[in-house]
Amino acid sequence: MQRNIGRMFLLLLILLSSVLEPKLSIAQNLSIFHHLSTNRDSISDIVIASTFPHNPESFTQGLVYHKGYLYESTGLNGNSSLKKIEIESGRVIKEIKLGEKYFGEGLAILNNKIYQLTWKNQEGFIYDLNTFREIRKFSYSGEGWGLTTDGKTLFMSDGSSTIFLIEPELFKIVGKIEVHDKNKIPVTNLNELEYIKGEIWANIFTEAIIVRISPQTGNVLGWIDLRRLYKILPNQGRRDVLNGIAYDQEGDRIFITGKHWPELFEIKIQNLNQN
Ligand SMILES: [Ca+2]
Repeated sequence: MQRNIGRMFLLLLILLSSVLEPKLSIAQNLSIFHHLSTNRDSISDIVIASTFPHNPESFTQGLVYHKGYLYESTGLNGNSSLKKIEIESGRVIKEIKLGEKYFGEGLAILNNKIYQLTWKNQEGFIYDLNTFREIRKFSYSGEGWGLTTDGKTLFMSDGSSTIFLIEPELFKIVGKIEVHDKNKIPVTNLNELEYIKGEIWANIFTEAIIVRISPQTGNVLGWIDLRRLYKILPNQGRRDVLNGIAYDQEGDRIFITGKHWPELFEIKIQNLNQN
């Protein structure tokens, strides 16, 4: 009898664990595009408006547009930097290198200051926008991935489905956005960020896709398919994953590139629907 009760208890445990097992996050599925089409999610296509040169040595981790120029944060220890770049030529106007121990990550410009994250160092930098002089460092726990701003608050990703709201003066977390699709499945691997027309856009690590997020609710507003870019990237060379969204608000231009990509694209979004 005791043995039977033991078996029943074990069976109950197995049943319970299968019910309580968390659902796979979207980004862990084999094909995000298969998942989205099954789910009948809204996926927008793109057209390429312009193509510009991009230094294939740059392991792009953060990309921002500001007053006619692109600002880029690059990663890898020993190769991390902050650059100001002329868009048309790809020419570097200004550059500083990070110390060997740092792995550069997300980048945002706010109040004439540049904020740059590092990946696992748990230290970030604030620079003067014009001179690139380091004003001070700041610290945070966990990993630093993407960074953007709505002009008041900083938004920071760490590779999970959470975006942290950061008060910029003290770099203090003041809120969180939990990003999920319409079925409440978390969307993980949120990487480079850009605040565009009241939405947060994030490219998903290792995927050729951007997710559009409501900053108020964390709801997914739609998806943008960027696979077209891989089809026109040169095959030769060591191109890595897509990473980098920048937005020119005045010109309503969206720029996309990737790690070690030889090109930077200006894209237009078609059928910007909402889920
Ligand atoms: Ca960005």
